[in-house]
This record gives sequence, C-alpha cells and structure tokens, in this order.
Amino acid sequence: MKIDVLTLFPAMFAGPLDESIIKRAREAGLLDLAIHNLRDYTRDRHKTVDDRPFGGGPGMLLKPEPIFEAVEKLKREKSRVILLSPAGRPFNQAVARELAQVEDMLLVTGHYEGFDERIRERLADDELSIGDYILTNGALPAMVVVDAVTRLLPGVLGDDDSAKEESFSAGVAGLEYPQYTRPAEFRGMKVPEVLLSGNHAEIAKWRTHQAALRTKERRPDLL
Ligand code: 4G0
Repeated sequence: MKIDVLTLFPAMFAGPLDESIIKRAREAGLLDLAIHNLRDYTRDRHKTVDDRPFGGGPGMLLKPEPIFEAVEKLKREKSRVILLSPAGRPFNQAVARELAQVEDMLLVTGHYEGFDERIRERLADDELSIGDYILTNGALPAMVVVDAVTRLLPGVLGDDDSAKEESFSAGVAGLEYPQYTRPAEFRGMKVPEVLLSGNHAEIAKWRTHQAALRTKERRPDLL
C-alpha cells in the first residue's frame, strides 16, 4: 500500500513510524509511506497556509490553495483522500479493516480551527476522527491510522498475531482477560492457580468469565 501524508509537521513522523513492525513493513516494501510538507505547496513569499474565517470567529483555517495544489499533485488514480479532524467519522478497528483493502491513501492533516469547507467538498473522500478530543494538529491521528492499517496488511504480522486479529473480530476492546508470565510469584503476587493447573477447559472458562467482568466494568457499551 502507498500512503501519502500531507502535514505542516513532517518532523513529527520521523520517530514513531521508524520502529518495530511498521519499520519492518516499510523495509519489506509492504508499506510505501511518504510524508509531504504542506508549506512546500504554497506559492506566496510568506508560505501562507492559513487565514481568518469569513464572518468572523476564533482561530484560523487552512486555506484552500496549498491543499488543492498538493492533493492534485499527490493523488493517484485509486487514492482514498482522507481528512483527519475531530469532526470526522469515528475511526475504529472496522474502519482500519476497510482501509486495509484500499490501494492508496492520502491523509490530509489539519491544524488551527480546521479546513476551508471547499477542501471537504471537492477533495475529500472521507473524514476521520481518532476520538472525541482536540489535538494541536492532525499528525498524531494520521500516525494512528497508518499504524492501525499497516498491521492489517497481508504479510505484516506474524502468523500468531494474524490469527489473534481474526479472533478479536467480536470486539476489539472486549474479550481481554488477565494474562501472566513467569515468575509464578512476584513480590508476593501469585498467578491464579487455575492457570498453572494444566486444566484447559477450566482455564478457558476462567478466561471467558474474567473477560466478561472486565468488559462489563470498563466497556459496558460493548455488551
Ligand atoms: C481540524 C484530529 C483539524 C479541525 C485533528 C482541529 C483531533 C483530531 C484539527 C480542528 C485534531 C481527532 C475544529 C479544532 C487538528 N485534533 N480527534 N486537530 N478543530 O482525530
């Protein structure tokens, strides 16, 4: 998959997507990620990307010209052009699975109080929000989308992790039970006896029960 990102903060992308699984996916050619600086698509002396809203109101908006220039240059035949904003449709695991099927993505990250509406109207295929909170800019949301989608691309995860992904389709946040590794006792905290028993039927029953308790407590919306 080719993913292009348009941002005012290209340096933010240097660290997080150069580690671990995403790094391997890029090295293996499974993900072709390119970060583009929106300022490179301005044509005025001051490299202006924003302006005040007509009709008044607080803050600044991203002006249309640089974003139109950039998107028209970077967009490919099959690109899905996606704005990141708090007003987008909620991003979740189902959306990540949907996006893992597309050929190319162009993620357009905002800043300030948002985008001139004509960007939405003419350029965007979709608008996503990673959650109900405001961030200083859309770089972190774009990285979240890149990460969540990349790990679903064929060949990116090991076989064990891929199988786990499938078994999680019933609910991403639910169905998580307490897990332990060695040592069996650590600072006086003992691993539940049942997990050491070797009784696989009892272990499965315990895990199902624990996952239900935890989901009821933390995510009743999923039940
Ligand atoms: C557009 C996305 C972009 C509009 C972007 C802010 C949170 C998210 C931005 C605004 C972002 C998210 C209206 C403040 C940049 N913050 N939840 N900040 N407004 O996905």
